[in-house]
Order: sequence, then structure tokens, then C-alpha cells
Amino acid sequence: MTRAGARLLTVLGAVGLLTLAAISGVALSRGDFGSGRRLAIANCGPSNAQSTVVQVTLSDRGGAMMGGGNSMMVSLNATPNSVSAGTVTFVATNIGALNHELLILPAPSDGVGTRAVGSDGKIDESASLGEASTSCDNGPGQGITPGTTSWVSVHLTPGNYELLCDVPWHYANGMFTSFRVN
Ligand SMILES: [Cu+2]
Repeated sequence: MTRAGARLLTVLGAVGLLTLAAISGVALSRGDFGSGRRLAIANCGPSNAQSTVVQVTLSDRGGAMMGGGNSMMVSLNATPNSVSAGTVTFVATNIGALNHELLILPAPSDGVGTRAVGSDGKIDESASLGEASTSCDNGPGQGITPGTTSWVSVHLTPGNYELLCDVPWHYANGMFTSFRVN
């Protein structure tokens, strides 16, 4: 074999190895995605859907924020976020990795997100109109565990409301949203 031929083989070999590495790299990253956390949402919810239903999604960024404090990524979203006055059933599903809950309160006069947060990381719940914090059941409880749903029906008159999660420090980190009743 000539020296040029040997060099060509070496180059081809290197290209082949790089190609293999690229392919296995893709396969690996696909594997990583495939083995990612999958949530099995429990099949439970209110049996009586006679009232207006609002779907509430409780979410977080999971393990990276387990330490708590001020670096949490938590969120609460309601669909729809405005309804007509009357009985409203809030169905709250936890798609995050932490326990959450749903409270319905009249909006603070200064707007949502302005409630005082105590040294325990919680707000004053005394004005709460309703709470869904039982895994796979209605009403207040010990929290909605990841992948489960809780619900509560409340009679709401026209006005501005705030939906929030009062697990310690979740409100302080943005786990609230505005809700309007017309
Ligand atoms: Cu929460």
C-alpha cells in the first residue's frame, strides 16, 4: 500500500469513527429524553359537572428546586380565567413534582401577588372561599400529590379573585393567578 493510500484509509477510518460517535450521541440523547419522568395523571375528578368547570394546572420545575427558598419555579394557570357568576367547579391537576394546592380568595386590593407572606412562607388564608388540596378528592386536605387532581365547587359573585397555592413559599415565588367573575 502506498503512503497516500494508508493516509486515505486513516482519514476514512477517522470519519467512520466520528460518524459512529455522532449516531450513538443522537441515540443517547434520545434515550435520555425517552427515559425522562412521565406523569401518569390519575383518572379522577368531580362526578357532578353541572356547574361551570375551570381547569387549573399546578406546575413546577421539579427536583432542581427542592431546596425551596427564593429560587423556585412554580406556576398556576386557570382555563378559562373568567366565567359568569354562579357555581364554579375548579379542577386542579398537579403536573409538577412537588405537592401543591388550590385556594380561591377575593383579589387583594393592590392586585394579585401582593399578599403578605409570613415567616412560615404562607399567606393569611382566613378569607379563603374554597380549597382543593386532597389527592383524588374534593375539598381541603394534605396537598395534591404529583400526578393527581383535586376539586372544589364554590359560589362566586362578580368580582376579581386570586387563585393560589399556599404550600410554603410557593405564593412568594409566583404561584398565583388572577380570576374574573362577570
Ligand atoms: Cu404549589
